[in-house]
This record gives sequence, structure tokens and C-alpha cells, in this order.
Amino acid sequence: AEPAVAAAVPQAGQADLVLLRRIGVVDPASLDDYRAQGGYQALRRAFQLGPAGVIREVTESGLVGRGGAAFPTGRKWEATARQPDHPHYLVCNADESEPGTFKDRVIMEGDPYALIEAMTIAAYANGCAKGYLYIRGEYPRARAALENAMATARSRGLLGADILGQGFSFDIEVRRGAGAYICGEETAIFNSIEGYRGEPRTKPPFPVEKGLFGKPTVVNNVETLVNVLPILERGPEAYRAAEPKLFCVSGNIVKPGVYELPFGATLRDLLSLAQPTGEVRAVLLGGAAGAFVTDLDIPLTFEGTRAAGATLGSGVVLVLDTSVDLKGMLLRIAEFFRDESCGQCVPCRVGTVRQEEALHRLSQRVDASDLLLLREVGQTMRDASICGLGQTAWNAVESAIDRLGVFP
Ligand code: L3W
Ligand code: SF4
Repeated sequence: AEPAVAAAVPQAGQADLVLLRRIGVVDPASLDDYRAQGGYQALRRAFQLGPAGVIREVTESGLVGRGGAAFPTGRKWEATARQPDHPHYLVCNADESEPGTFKDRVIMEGDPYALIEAMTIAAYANGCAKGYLYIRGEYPRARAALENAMATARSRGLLGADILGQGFSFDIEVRRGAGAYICGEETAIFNSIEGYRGEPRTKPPFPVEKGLFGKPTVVNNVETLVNVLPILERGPEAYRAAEPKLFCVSGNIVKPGVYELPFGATLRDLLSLAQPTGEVRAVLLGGAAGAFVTDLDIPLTFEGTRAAGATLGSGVVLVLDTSVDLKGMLLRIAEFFRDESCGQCVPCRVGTVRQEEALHRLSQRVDASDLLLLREVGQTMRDASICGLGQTAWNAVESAIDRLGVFP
């Protein structure tokens, strides 16, 4: 296995892992390794269940999207599968660009066949003959691992025409992003694949009705898709009993990397594994689009983090000790959003600039009118932006002001 991948998973080789169980254990290039470790059992089971049976099990599992918005996957699949318009498309969102997020990379580099198998199952359930894997441009190693896995799977009858002799045909095309954060937004991906500027479309219509090339499209994040494997292998009840979640832990800690814990573990549980280097001042949950928290007893669930005024988002856990320059960090976050705004809608295009300017002034001199301006601009971005980028661009700044007292 790639040493770099195993090194990014401090728990590598642990027997109780679900999503990370093969990372650092199998040779990512070897289909035989993958099969020896349970690979392609889930696809066989999917063919036994039939498309409706697969969707039923995914729905019963309670799986929700792992890209950040936690939409129920079974509901998305049901809505796509029943669309009378054809063809249906599958898009795997592998544009992992949220600052601090690197879980999908680890899966793609360390266990690429898992994603190919999961995409094949999703395509079967949703009636898709063609899938696109939209991968972050800065992930050349993941892309090479996936392309190797796809070629091998094709040569062994596991991808392409008449998969496993079941009369189902499906193939995947890899498309590379070009460095734009916004191209991880699901409808910006469609524009990018279609050859247009990567700008989000207004929703509704949702992709399940009108997505890629105007056709019904199911879009799922990498981690969401690979969860379908244990759901089918173990059954939805057993899966639900210890539902796995990946966390990308970075910052002032001794053992950074991707961790897997069952839902319900607390932030403190996770940090006891990652080992903070010093006294924890705050934790940024959910990345640049997320929020700072100080309570380490928050349960790491979508509901628990929401109740604490934060978000689990894409699993970012960025740990800050008392040495961190918080003002500098906020400026960096504001600069990021200003830079990555696609500029299509006014609240975000102008708001992200105003936010950065006000933060610059505030870092020199705290002024009540600038704090008020920040709040008004932030609320406007949240309420009136077209997509998640503008809607979340004020979250981290707001939480730093209100909870960490950055500008007293
Ligand atoms: C059918 C309806 N489908 C919603 C679908 C929708 C989409 C999903 C979620 O992401 C998150 C944010 C940050 N019928 C539907 C429906 N859907 N209603 O459900 O939709 P939505 O609009 O709630 O969220 P979103 O805009 O897709 C926003 C996170 O994304 N984020 C950054 C993420 C970065 C990564 C990464 O780097 N890996 O994930 C930035 O905002 O957490 O919560 O599929 O079509 N009635
Ligand atoms: Fe573009 Fe920002 Fe508007 Fe999203 S919110 S469409 S990134 S300008």
C-alpha cells in the first residue's frame, strides 16, 4: 500500500473499522486484494435485491449525505429512480475542496475499487448507464489510482457492458476540476462537465429532476457512496447500530489524519485519539463554511452539532491551541471566500469583499460600526445568496466574534 495513504490514517489496520478497513491493508492497485477483503460482495447482493431493493435498504439504513448538507440518500435515490425522463446520470462529487477536508482523498488513493463498486451499485439502483467522477484537479494520485482500478474492473467484467453477466451496463468517465472551490457545488459541477463556467444554477429544479444535460441526475459525495457497501454487506439494521463517520482532524494536534468513529462519539473522544498539542482554545467544525466551538462534549452527529450552533459539514475538525492568531485566521477565511466566490450573485460577490475589508479594519482597530456592518453583510449573504458558498461565508466569522470574543 502507498505509505502516504496509510500515514494519513492513524487507525490503519484496526479490526473494527468499517469505511477505512482496507486503507493501508490492501494494495490499492490490486483487484485481487480488494476481492480478498470482501470487495464486490455488495454488488452481488445488489443484483439479488434488484434496484428497488437496494434503494429500500439504503433508505432503511438512514444514510444521509456526507458532503455537508446531510440530505437523506434513500430519498434522493427514490426521487431519481422514478423519473420518467431518460437517460439518468450519476455524478460522484470528488471535488473535495473544503479547507481541512481530505477524507475522500484517502478513500480514493487507498481503496479505489470501493468507490468504483459503490458507484456501480448507485448507477444500478438509479437506472444510470453513465457516471461521471468529478475529481479535484490537485488529486493526481487519487485520479491515477481510480483510472487503474476502472481499467482493471473493465477487463474483468466488473465495469462496462453486461457487468457480472447480469445484463446491466455502466461506465464511468473521470473529469478533473481546475482549482475552483465552487465546482464542488453540485450544479456548478454540471456546468463544468457540460463545458460552461463553473457557476451554480438556481434550485429548484433539483438535480433529481433536471441535472446534468437537463436530465435526472443523482449526485453523491465519495464518502456517501462508499457507505452503501457496508449497508448492503451487513444489512441496514447492523449498519445503523454502529454507523461510521469519517473526520478530518488537523491543526494543533500530535496525530493528524482521517479518523473513523461511530456517530455519537464526542469531540472529546475524537481528540483523545488525535492528542492536542496544548490547551484547546477552540475547534473549527465543518471547515471554512463551519463554525468555531469550545464545548468538547458536543456529540459528533449532524443533530448534535446543529444544536450547538455548528455543523458537522464534511467532517472537518481543526483544532486550535492558545498560540493561534485567530484574527489572522479569520482574515484568511474571508480572503478564501472572496477569492472563491463565482461572482454570479450580488450578496456573495459584494458581501465577501465587504467582509474581508471590515475584518482588515477590525484587526487594526475594533470599531462598533464595523462589527455592525459585518453582521448585516453576513446576514444578507446567508439569506440572499444563490448557493452554499455565500450562505455559509459568514458562519466562521460570526462564531469567532460571538463565542471566542475575537474583537472585544
Ligand atoms: C431532491 C429536494 N433533492 C435538497 C438535495 C440537493 C443536494 C442535497 C443537499 O450543500 C453543504 C453545506 C456545507 N428534492 C431536495 C433535494 N436536495 N432538497 O440534497 O442540498 P442542499 O441544498 O441542502 O446543500 P448543498 O448546497 O448541496 C451545502 C457544504 O455543502 N459546503 C462545502 C462542502 C465541501 C465538501 C468537500 O470538500 N468534500 O463537501 C459548503 O457550503 O457543509 O452544508 O444534493 O440537490 N427537495
Ligand atoms: Fe456564486 Fe457566491 Fe452566488 Fe454561489 S453565492 S452563486 S458562489 S456568487
